Amino acid sequence: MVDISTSISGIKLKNPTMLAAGILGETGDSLLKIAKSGAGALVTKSIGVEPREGHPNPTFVETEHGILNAMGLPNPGIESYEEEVKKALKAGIPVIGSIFGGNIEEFELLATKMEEYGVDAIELNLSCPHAKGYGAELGHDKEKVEEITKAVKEKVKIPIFVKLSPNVSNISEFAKTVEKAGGDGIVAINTLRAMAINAELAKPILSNAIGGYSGPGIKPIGLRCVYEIKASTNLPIIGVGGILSGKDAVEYIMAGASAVQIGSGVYYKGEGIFAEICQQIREFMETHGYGKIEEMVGIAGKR
Ligand code: RRO
Repeated sequence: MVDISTSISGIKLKNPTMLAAGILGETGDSLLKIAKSGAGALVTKSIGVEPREGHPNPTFVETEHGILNAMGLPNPGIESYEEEVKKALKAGIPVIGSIFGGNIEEFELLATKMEEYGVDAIELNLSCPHAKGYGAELGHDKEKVEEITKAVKEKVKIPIFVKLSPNVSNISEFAKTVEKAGGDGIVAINTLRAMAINAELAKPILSNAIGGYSGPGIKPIGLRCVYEIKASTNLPIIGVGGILSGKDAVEYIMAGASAVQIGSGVYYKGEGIFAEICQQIREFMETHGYGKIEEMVGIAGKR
C-alpha cells in the first residue's frame, strides 16, 4: 500500500490535495462539504478587514483553455468570518486562513484574528492580479513582501505561507524574499493577468476588463514557477494552477511541490475531484514504485 500523506511546515495532511482559496470557501458549510469529499486541507476565501461586495457582474467567464475571473475580493469581513472558520474546523482537517490587506497593520490584524479563530496556518494573498491597492500591487514589490511577511510572522505562532504572483519576470526572487523574511512556505501560483473580448459588443467581457486566468491553460506556467522556486529556496511549496487529474498533481510534486491546491478543477469536475485525484496519485505511485509522496518531491529537478 502506498502512503499519500504529506506535510507542510509541520502541518500533516492525509493526502496532498487542498481546496484553493476563492473556491467555495466563503462559508463554513461549503468548506465542510469539500472536506467530506476527501480534500486533505481547506483554504478559506481571502478575507479582508471589512466586508466587500466585489466587482459587478460579469465577474467570471469560461474561455477555451481556462477560466477568467475578476471577482474583486468579495468576502464577509474578518469579524463575521469567525463563525465560518469554527464550523470548517469541525471537519478535523487542517484549515488555512487566506487573508488580504492594503497595508501591514491590516495583515497583522487579520492574521491575529485568524489565529484566534483556530486556523492551522495563514496564507498571505499577495497576488490577486486585479484588485486596486491589494494583492499583486503589494506582491510585485519585494520590499513590501518582506515587510508584510516579517510583520505577520512576528504576530502569530502558526506557519505563514505566501501566495505568489506569476505576473513577474522572476518569481524565484520573490520566493527568496519570503524565505529571508521568515515565511514558512510558498503557494505558487495565483492567476495570470488576462482578458476576454466580446467581438459582437466590441468590448471586454469582464466588468473589470482585466481578470485572472486559471485552469488547464496555466499548468505549464505553474509547473515552471514551482520548479524555479524549488531550485532557489528550501521552503516547502504548495503547487496550484490547472490541476485536474492525479497526473497533473504528480507533475507538480515532481517539480517541487509537497502538496497541491485545486481551484478551477472543482468548477470543471465537481467536488468529487479530490477523491479522484487521490486515487489517481495512488495508482501512479503503485505503478511506478513510489511508496511515499516525499520520494517524488522535486525529483524532476534532480540531475
Ligand atoms: O477575488 C478575486 O477576484 C481573486 C483573488 Br482574491 C485572487 O487572489 N485571485 C483571483 O484570480 N481572483
